[in-house]
Amino acid sequence: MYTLYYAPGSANMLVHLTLLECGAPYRLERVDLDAGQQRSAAYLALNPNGVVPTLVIDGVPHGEAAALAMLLVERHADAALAPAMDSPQRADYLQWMLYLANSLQPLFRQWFYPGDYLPAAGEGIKEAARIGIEACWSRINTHLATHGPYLLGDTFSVVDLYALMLMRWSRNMPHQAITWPHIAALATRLKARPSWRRLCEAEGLTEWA
Ligand SMILES: N[C@@H](CCC(=O)N[C@@H](CS)C(=O)NCC(=O)O)C(=O)O
Repeated sequence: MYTLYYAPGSANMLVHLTLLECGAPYRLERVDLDAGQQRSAAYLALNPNGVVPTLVIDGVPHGEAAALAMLLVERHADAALAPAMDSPQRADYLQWMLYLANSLQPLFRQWFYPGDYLPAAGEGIKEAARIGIEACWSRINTHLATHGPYLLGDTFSVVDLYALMLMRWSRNMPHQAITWPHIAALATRLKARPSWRRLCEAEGLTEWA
């Protein structure tokens, strides 16, 4: 049994979707970000970075959404959410997971938390983040046009779950992800999966649901 510390619609979505797709047993613990619960001593003992998600595995808390999703995929290999170690698609899988984790997700952090490091430079940071995010969507859309319909071609994987979470995060931006046609087609496919409906119900998501 896993325990997922989450806030609705936050970076936990990737882990939550992966748990659902794996059919793994889990329970949810809500963290009230608006109340600052992520900075409480009790939560910092679980996740010293003061962010969600945290996943408790065999009684031990762990963080970082992408790492947690990749770990779950390994622990529940029967769900086939990533290419096997000896698959020719393995390199693409690692490349895309790291691209989303290193290039795209941090830009969203800057978009949503522009005052993290430079409180006075907020709008400039947001504009830089927007430009970077849109460049990533263009890159992904171009890839899907020739190598889709999923990020790993014909094979659905955890990479798509990660992309779906990030697509949803862009829904209130000037140029949201689903305005790129191949990304929109991928979103439609992924949102038709039972895991998406169950996630929306469990996290209470109503927008872009
Ligand atoms: N690199 C972390 C980032 C997690 C993160 O930024 N979570 C946000 C919500 S999406 C959070 O907890 N924000 C609360 C805060 O920073 O105070 C991960 O992927 O797990």
